[in-house]
Amino acid sequence: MTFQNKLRDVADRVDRLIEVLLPEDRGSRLRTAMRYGALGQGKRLRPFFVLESAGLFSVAQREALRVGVALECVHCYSLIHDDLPAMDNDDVRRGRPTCHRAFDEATAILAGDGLLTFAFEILAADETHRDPDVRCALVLALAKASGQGGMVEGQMRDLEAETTPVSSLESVEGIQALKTGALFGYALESGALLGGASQGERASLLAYADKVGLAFQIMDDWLDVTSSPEVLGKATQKDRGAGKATFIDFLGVEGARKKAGDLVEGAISCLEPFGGRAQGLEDAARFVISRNF
Ligand code: GRG
Repeated sequence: MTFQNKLRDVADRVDRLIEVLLPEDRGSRLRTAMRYGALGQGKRLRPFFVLESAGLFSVAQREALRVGVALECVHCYSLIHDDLPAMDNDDVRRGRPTCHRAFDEATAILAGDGLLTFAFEILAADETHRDPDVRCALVLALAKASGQGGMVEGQMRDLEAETTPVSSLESVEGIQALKTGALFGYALESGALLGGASQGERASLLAYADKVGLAFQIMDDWLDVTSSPEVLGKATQKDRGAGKATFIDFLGVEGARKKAGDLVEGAISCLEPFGGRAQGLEDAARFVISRNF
């Protein structure tokens, strides 16, 4: 199966599990908005990483998929909130109106809140893992990755950079490691937690995640200047207009692409301890720099 087909297969499984966990309830405006934010044309890359990481340790797919869906709920919440007028003020996401455009601002805020908290409900449930210590570790790691020591802090620094420009490439990397990289780190770490990985294995997966997360964000900046709204399903040329700190400012278009390529090669070398079992992660890393959406 090609990587694209594998990714689509994971996306279908993620959608099906969201349908089960968050079934349609036409009487609930909140549920309808949460489903709107969680379903749709997402790549589901983060659940893919969870499944591949967990697969290295022969974890049951149904357990890994629940963790992947929990992570995707956090990711979808972050997109809903990031699109709000107080943040990026975007009208289009995943090729259709953003949540606050389809509903209203207050509903979009609550839908994001609902998805964030639902993620922890999924992780804490017995079905996610038989061992409560593992469930607790999964909850703790996701709270750290998504909260004030992770993604939310990254978003804060990104917003601050609009008025206090960052002066170095290292500062941009620091912001993006939190804003985008922390959830990639969780994707790989959660597989290791589910599978009882050794310290060394866990460190290798986290090193891979750091590099892939950075490459992903560099390509996000690169696509913002080189792609179109029709292909990406969201507005382009936004970063510069909003005064955002981007990799393109410090590396240029060509330099950014080269750095992303180097990072991906470095990420792949972190997979050596896993041999051929890590082929899916190698393919995913290559996809990050070859994607056009
Ligand atoms: C609002 C707390 C809060 C955080 C927002 C992640 C984030 C922080 C904002 C998203 C804005 C953005 C465009 C970030 C760049 C990287 C990124 C996360 C892109 C979107 O991820 P994809 O490409 O999206 O995996 P899909 O739609 O495929 O799921």
